[in-house]
Amino acid sequence: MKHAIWTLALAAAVVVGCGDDKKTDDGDPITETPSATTATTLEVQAPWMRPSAKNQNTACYFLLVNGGDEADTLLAAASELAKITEVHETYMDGDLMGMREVEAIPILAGETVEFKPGGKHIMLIGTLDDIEIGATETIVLTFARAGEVVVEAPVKKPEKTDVHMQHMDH
Ligand SMILES: [Cu+2]
Repeated sequence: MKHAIWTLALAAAVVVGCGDDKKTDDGDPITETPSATTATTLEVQAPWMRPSAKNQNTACYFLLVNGGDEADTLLAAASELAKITEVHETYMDGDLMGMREVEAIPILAGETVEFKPGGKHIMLIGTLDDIEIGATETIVLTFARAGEVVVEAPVKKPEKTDVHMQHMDH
């Protein structure tokens, strides 16, 4: 038994060794992308939040910009603004628009994921107080790699083209 374990350990060491042994096929120079400045740089850009009265629902939007060379994943959202804070996506079921909670949103290396009205959003359900235009409100996003990121979102009116959470009355 002891011998078998030792053999497995040796096999693992050999596999790791092979993986590290990077060779170029034809001797062409490899252009290395600079890694020191780009590693794990996940940014939350252009955040904003809808105004809301107390005990209503509202939403927060932003861009998740992954300027790093590794994928990251949005795992959760939290705030002290509402009873429930969730990561939501909007979907179409025939002519009906609905929204639902999503477990995880991947942001691939170099990719930007947009949270916007009618799309992905952070859902604040049951606001504990008024959320007023001109205020700045805080939510916390949790990423698999970047960890907790505090987002300061100015409260402002949505654009006119925005249909999210409004009733379609015709
Ligand atoms: Cu929602």
